Amino acid sequence: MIDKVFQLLEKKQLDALVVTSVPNKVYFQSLKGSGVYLVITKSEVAQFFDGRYLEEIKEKTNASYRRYEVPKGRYLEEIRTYLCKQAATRVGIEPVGLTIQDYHLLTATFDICLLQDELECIRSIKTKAECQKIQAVCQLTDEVFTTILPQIKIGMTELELSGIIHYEGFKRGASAMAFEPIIASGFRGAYPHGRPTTKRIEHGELLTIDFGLTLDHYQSDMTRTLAVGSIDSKRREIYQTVLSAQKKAVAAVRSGLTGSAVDQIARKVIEEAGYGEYFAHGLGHGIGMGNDVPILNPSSQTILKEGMVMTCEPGIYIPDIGGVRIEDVVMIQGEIGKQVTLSEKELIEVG
Ligand SMILES: [Mn+2]
Repeated sequence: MIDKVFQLLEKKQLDALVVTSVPNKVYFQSLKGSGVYLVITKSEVAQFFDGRYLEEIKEKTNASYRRYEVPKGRYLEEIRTYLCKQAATRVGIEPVGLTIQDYHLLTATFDICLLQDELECIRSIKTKAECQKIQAVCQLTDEVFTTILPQIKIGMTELELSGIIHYEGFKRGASAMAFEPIIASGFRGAYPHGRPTTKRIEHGELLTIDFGLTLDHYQSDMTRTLAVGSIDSKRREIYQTVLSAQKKAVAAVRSGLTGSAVDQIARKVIEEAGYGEYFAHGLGHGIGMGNDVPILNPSSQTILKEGMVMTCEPGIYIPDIGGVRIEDVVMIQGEIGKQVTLSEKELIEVG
C-alpha cells in the first residue's frame, strides 16, 4: 500500500509527505499516538517519535521504516532538519494533525502542498483481508445490538443505555467505540447527532441508537430507531418512509454509480413523502479506519468502485416529534453492494 504513496509523491511532484492524521498513520503501518509522525520521501519511510513510543514502535510498526527518536515536542524541527538534509523542497502535508505553529515552521522552509483526500482515496479500495475485518466488526455490532434490545427499559436514561452499549461492546471484544454513541430519544431525536444525556426514555417515543465499534483497527457504524412501547401513526409513517428510502438506496449501490446518484435514490423517496426538508444531511460516508471516503451526498461526484465500503443512513428529523435514522454498512463486492450490518430493521418495540 505504501507503493501507492510513492506514486502519489511522483504524481504531485512532492519530495516528501508528512502524514499526521490518525487513520492514515495507522493504515500506513505506523502508530496513532500524537507524538508519532510518519514522513515519506522518495527514498525512505521514517517515523519521528519521542521516547514514550519506542517500544510500541518496535513492536507494532513496519520494521523497514527508519526510526528517529527525538525530544518530545521537537518533532517538526527535527523533521525540517531531516528534510533539509535530503534536499527536499516541495513537501506535502495533510489538513489535520498539525498545529498552526507546525505549519508556519514548515512554510518558512519548504514549498508546501496541502493534500485534499488523496490518502483517503488510497484507503477507500479495500483488500479482501480488510473486507473480512470490516465484516467481523459489523458482525460484532449486530451481536451487541441484539444483546442490548431486551435491556432497554422505560425510565432508563440515555446515558445508562450508552453505558450498556460500551459494556456489551467491550465484553465481546471491541477494542474501542468507533465514536461516542449517539442516543437520542423523543424530542432529542430531532438532533441527528444527539449525544446521550440524563433524559429518561419514555413510552411512545422514537429512540435512535447510532453506534460503532472498533476491532483490529477497523470500524463499524450502524443506526437503528426503535419504538418505545407503542407509537402513534405519524411516527410510524416517518419510520416507514426512512425504511423504504434506506432499503432502496442499499439495493442500488453498485460500481459505476456516483455518490450523488445513490443519495438521490434515498432523497427522492423522502421528498415524495413530503419530508424532504427534514433530511438535512448526506446519505452516507466511507467505512474503514475512520474519516473514510466515498462520501454519498447530493454533490458527490465520486464514482463507486469494487472494494469500497460505505454507509447508507437516511433520516428524517422533525422538531418536537423526534427523528428516525436507519444506517447500514454496505460493501461493494462483485460490483454489487452487499449489506454487512444485518440487524433487524423492521420497526421493533422495546421497553
Ligand atoms: Mn454513520
